[in-house]
Amino acid sequence: MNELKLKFKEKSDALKQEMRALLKENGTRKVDEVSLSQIFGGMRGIKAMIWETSALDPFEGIRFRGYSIPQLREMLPRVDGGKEPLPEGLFWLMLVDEIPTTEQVRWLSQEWERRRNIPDHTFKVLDSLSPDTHPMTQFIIAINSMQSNSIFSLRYAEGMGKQDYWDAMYEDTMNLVASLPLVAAYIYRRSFHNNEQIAPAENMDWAANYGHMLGVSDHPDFSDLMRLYMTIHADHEGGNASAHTVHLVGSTLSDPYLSLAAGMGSLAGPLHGLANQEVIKWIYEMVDSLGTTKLTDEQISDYIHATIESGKVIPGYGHAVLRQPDPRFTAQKSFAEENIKDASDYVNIVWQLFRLVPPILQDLGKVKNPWPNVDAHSGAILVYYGLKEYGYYTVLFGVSRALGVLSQLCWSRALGFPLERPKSVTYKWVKEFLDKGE
Ligand code: HAX
Repeated sequence: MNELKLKFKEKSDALKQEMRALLKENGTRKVDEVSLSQIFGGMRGIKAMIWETSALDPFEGIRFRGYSIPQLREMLPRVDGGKEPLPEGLFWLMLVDEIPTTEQVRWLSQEWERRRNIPDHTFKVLDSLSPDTHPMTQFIIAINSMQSNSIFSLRYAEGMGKQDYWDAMYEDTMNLVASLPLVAAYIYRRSFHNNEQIAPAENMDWAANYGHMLGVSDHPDFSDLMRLYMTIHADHEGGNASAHTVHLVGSTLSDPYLSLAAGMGSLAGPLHGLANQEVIKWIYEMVDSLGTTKLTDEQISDYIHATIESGKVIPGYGHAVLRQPDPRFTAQKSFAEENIKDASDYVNIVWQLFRLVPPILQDLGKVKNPWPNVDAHSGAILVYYGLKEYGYYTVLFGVSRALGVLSQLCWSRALGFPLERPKSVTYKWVKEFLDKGE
């Protein structure tokens, strides 16, 4: 057994024992109360699941196994000459709770290269779709079609016992993560570049190879952008819609392919991951309507007000949990400050928006978080490096998100978490509950 798998087995066995003992002793203790506004209001803030790989603080933002994004940018291994962390390192950290060495991360890059394997029928299924099918729809269909590779599903059909779920989960997770960049790049090239495909490079790290297969930029900074992008979008604790969907579907013992594809359906919603396409689309529309990319503060403010007055949200702003600028936004801003500086009007507009949107949202008096989220910045940077087809942006997010949700899925099966099944009530039940004066 390889080092990563062995570490995962040892650590998850130990935690499973520890959790069982803790629950035996403390299982009846209350940690939370649920109000009617939470039941009606999208279950905000209800503590209702265990998620090991990351935790989200409203003011500080995300921490992956206790490490903030600035810490990870310093501490995770990089390639020689690279300026940004390798997402392989983040995956290792999320799976076994240890910052890996450069050698361990190199091994993981090679292991994913070795495991990359997409069934022929996946390409045939994709080729049967019209190239203008939304890239997220293609991505979901592709992942579902790859399910024929699932080891979990095969072994379950052969009678696998509970004690072996972790093993099959680990194998599927590694194979699926290994294969996603190739299938995702295939979708991009068929949708936007006449199906002229670019073969994967050999001996290249996972994120840079994805960038290579997209074929939009040879600039070394683009490889670094891909590494940073794939790292910061990977996980955002368990309650967000895509992570929660994967968790829920996985709890039925659906395999990682079906679980991830379901989660990608959540990510494809405009209030969640699709916001990254909506942001740049909205900026393009603003620029088109004003006929220039050099916008005054007044023009932008008027456009923000007009958007809100027409009953729409300002994409890239607000969050269900965060109450400060998203550190994933800040990390992208610092990347752009270092590498793009003043060279992009679109990046400048994003920075203008960062000054102008929050006070306007604050004045509405109802928006709980007026600050930018992860999706406010990514599009302008991608446009600068030549990836202009914004309909594709959520696929990039999805490839990264797989790292977090699938490593947690390994933990969920290793720890023996049960089928997720919360309780719903009817409105009649609520009124009767209130009538009883409880
Ligand atoms: N622009 C205008 N109005 C906004 C707003 C925004 N960016 N954000 C919130 N509001 C409004 C809500 O629509 C709501 O209005 P109503 O009461 O009239 O329905 C009110 O303010 C209260 O909402 P909230 O409690 O502050 O926010 P929620 O927790 O309900 O929703 C959202 C959080 C992220 C969905 C919300 O802020 C939003 O729609 N933002 C824009 C879309 C977006 O950027 N989504 C990406 C979020 C991050 C993510 O998941 N990335 O993948």
